[in-house]
Amino acid sequence: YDPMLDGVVPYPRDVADRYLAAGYWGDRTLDRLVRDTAARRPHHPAVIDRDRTATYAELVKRFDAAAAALRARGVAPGDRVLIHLPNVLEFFDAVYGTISLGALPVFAVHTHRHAEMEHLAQASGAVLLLTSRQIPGLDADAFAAELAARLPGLPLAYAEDLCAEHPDGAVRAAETPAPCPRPAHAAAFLQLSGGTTGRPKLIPRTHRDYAYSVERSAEVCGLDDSTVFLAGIPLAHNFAASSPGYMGVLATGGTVVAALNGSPDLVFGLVERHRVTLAAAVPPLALSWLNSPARSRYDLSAWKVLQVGGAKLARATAERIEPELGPRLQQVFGMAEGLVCYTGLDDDADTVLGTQGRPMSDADEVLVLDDDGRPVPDGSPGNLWVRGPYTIRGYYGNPPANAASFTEDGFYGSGDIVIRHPNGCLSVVGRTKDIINRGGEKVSPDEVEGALLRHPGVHDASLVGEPDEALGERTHAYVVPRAGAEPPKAKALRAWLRTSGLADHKVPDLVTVVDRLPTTHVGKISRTTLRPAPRLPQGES
Ligand code: J2J
Repeated sequence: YDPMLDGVVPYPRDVADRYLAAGYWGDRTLDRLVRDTAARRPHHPAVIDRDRTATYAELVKRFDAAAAALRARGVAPGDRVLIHLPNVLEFFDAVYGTISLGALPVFAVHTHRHAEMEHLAQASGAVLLLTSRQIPGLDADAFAAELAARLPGLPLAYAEDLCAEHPDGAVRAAETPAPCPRPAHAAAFLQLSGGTTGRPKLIPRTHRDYAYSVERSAEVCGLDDSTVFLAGIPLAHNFAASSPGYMGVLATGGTVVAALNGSPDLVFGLVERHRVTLAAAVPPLALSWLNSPARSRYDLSAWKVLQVGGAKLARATAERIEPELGPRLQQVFGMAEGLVCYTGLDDDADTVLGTQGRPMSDADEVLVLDDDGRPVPDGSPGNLWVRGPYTIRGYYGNPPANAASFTEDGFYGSGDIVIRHPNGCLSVVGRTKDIINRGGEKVSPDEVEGALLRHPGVHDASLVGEPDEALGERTHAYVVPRAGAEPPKAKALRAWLRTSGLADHKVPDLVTVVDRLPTTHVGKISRTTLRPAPRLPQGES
């Protein structure tokens, strides 16, 4: 086995051989999945972005043009490229152009700002940042200038320019890279983890493990040539990429509709105009679609399935989806580290409304254990541990994080507390990890507290999650002013955090200035005392 990249923890050879022999893993790279579809149905629309449509043949030409342009900029196989794009056609150029070249996309989200970029650039060793002029609410030139000042060693390019630089990239044989020069067992990209301590960790996924995840998802979700998929969330998120996401759709022959944001009017308009059959959302977005009076103005009749995942969906919301919006509900419980669970389209109502689904692969080894590593019976809550053909064996270049989250025999502890039902479905009932799940956006208290503590008027700070009707959880910062300094005002502090380069969704929803931090807040549900890593039972490996 050759991981081809320092810092990637390989699957043990005997395990890899088993997954290969059993057919879970193949030899196709992620760009190959799309190229094969393009060979089969070149003239079918692959991606629709506002008034632009790229057929499969056109999309592949764009990848090759983008790859040629990236190569001309010095990007080489194995290099990491930070991808910072919203849901637009150029997102696909950037991602698949990078992959086709054998370089690795690092999936920043377009809402990330310079604080996140600095961390990601450093943690990944990226050689280039690919951003966009189409990021809503961002002055691209100002952002570029800010980054140039802070990260002088990281060149920046606009994805909009890639195809224009090499419009005939696919035609000029000398300039055309062969499809991905890296083998299917190599790492294909780095995804971001929800993060338990501070900054997001990087998740290396190989072509073959991700291809399996994507193709198995497409099968479980019943995708076919006629699927029209819309993601209301950023395509950069693992959910929208792979469960089954745009990669599943492009591997199957359907169409991806790029929505620049999840606003009801935009989404309903696209559903009507392009006859969208499948959409993916996080719970607060699904709720905003349900509660929007706009829905009665659109023809949503083509819409068959709404997938909801990323955070716990309240049963009361789940119950309204089919009767009020039309599509059937599919709950999705997944993680960028691997494991993905789906409720079935034909499951009974209690399963669809009340669980987060069952592991999608018969090779997923799921354990529900107590804090001492003993299995708990079905119906009782326990810690979720998982191992399988599309769950990673370690974070990228991060031995301390690996020691905390992986057992020696390769089980990943997700930090979720789940109940397994007798039918194999899981319900997520809590967590042990130190994050706040703000409607699917994972916020690390450590990271936000760190940002608050850099304010000159702040002596101490604590970020907690509290229940919120729409978000599931909102973030609340308690701030102790520095002695002798002017006590910071909540509004000013939030504005200051924004300008300090933190993504908008990490700016606390509420800020309260207090004299001292109470040891326990009412509603302090995100912070748990650090527990010893649960041990695995003997003989489980
Ligand atoms: C409760 N908690 C959930 C759910 C994720 C598909 C879908 C989602 C993600 C994702 C993903 C949840 N109910 N339905 O990658 O492929 C929480 C859990 C989990 C963490 C992972 C996919 N769905 N969660 O959300 O890496 O705590 O992936 O461990 O962003 O989100 O977050 P992330």
